[in-house]
Amino acid sequence: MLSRTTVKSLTVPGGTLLLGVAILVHSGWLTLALPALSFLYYWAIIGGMLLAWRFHSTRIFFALIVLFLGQQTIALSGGAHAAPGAMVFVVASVLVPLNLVLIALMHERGFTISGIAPLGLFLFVQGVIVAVLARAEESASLPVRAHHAAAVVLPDYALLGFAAAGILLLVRSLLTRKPVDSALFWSLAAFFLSLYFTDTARISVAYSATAACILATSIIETSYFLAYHDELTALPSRRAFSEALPRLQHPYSIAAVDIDHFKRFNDTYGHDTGDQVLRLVAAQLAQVNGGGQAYRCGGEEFVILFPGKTVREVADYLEQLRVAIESTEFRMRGNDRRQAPRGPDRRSARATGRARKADPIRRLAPEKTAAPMSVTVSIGIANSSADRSHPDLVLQAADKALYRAKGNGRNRVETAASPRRRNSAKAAGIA
Ligand code: GH3
Ligand code: MG
Ligand code: MG
Repeated sequence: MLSRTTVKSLTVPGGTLLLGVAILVHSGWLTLALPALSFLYYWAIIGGMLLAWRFHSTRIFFALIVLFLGQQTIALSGGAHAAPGAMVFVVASVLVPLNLVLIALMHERGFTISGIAPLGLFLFVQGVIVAVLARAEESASLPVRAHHAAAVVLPDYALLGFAAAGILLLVRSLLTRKPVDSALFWSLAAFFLSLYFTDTARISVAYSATAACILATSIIETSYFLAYHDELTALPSRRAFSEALPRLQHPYSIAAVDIDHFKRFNDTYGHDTGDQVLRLVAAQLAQVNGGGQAYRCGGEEFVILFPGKTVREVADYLEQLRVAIESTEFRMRGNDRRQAPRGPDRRSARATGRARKADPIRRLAPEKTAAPMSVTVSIGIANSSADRSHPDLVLQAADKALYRAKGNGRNRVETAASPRRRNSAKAAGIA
């Protein structure tokens, strides 16, 4: 099923902006005149392009150009009902969805000549073709079907193009949950509405301005995403965790998670394989049940926050998680193998040779075979209580419990003892 984060990443702000404008436009509450709306449209396009350039987002930059060219072509053709240029109108309705899909599939390559030349040239060629078609077709008959008063009926192939592009962009944005992808989907929807209402210039321009706004805001959203998410695993980062921690209100639980013998894993299989494993483990942590939110707080150290839950309520979910990670087998990809690990692991590469036979990781995957591997995690949990009222204290207690899990043989979940119980045990001379 769709998670809350996925739904949020798809609908806010793109879908919400578009819905808001649709309500304003069709209820008659939008009283702005055409020049004011046109100003907003140009402002959004130019402002968005400047922002895209400043934030090195060539995809948004080109998407805004596509939108602008599409809109201009349609405006110049005089909509679907003007005899000359009707072909241009149809061509633009096919090319805009096609280009937005291409942009969605493109990698961000920066504002260098080699980065922008291919798509820039491609757009230029399209522009020339559209211009030539417009000339050649001055007296041709309209390829557009009959229409009713306010809306335009596009030919079937243009509708199909829109639908296919829309589905592609929607699926992609659900898969990646990236702001750029959801912005491309919603701007395509807004462009379609702008096209559909070409006859009513105010409505059409309002939708075009919305499409440009949606693209521009995705740049800000992307910056937020980069600042608050870890690049390797895409989990919320330490910064997000530091902000979430003080917001917790009793009762809540914190789980500290650390991968077992991960240094040895890196030494054995190389840093790149280690990175892949980190991604896999992170993906499993992100799926934890019980309303937990996972964060990557350090190299291979994660924290899961469970607002409103006690240790008793989350222990089973964490045990399920531990078992799921333990039983997940993965295979190394041939070219990821690195004999000499990178960075700080390099020093210990020699030392591991001695311990090879006893190494549980290596036993799972003997050298030169693609046998499946797995890793395990140790987890320490603590919840807030009268004695542990500050989140830092709960985190410390979870860390202590994790330390105990490591000491007790790893691959286990340990719960922090309640401070009161510990004190009474001390008083009785038990601990
Ligand atoms: P323990 O069971 O006691 O936790 O043993 P450990 O080897 O996992 O010990 P520790 O947690 O101190 O090791 C951290 C290691 O994690 C060091 C480094 O090799 C690895 N590591 C940290 N960050 C990354 C990363 O981003 N990528 C990879 N591949 N490895 C990392
Ligand atoms: Mg570790
Ligand atoms: Mg560690």
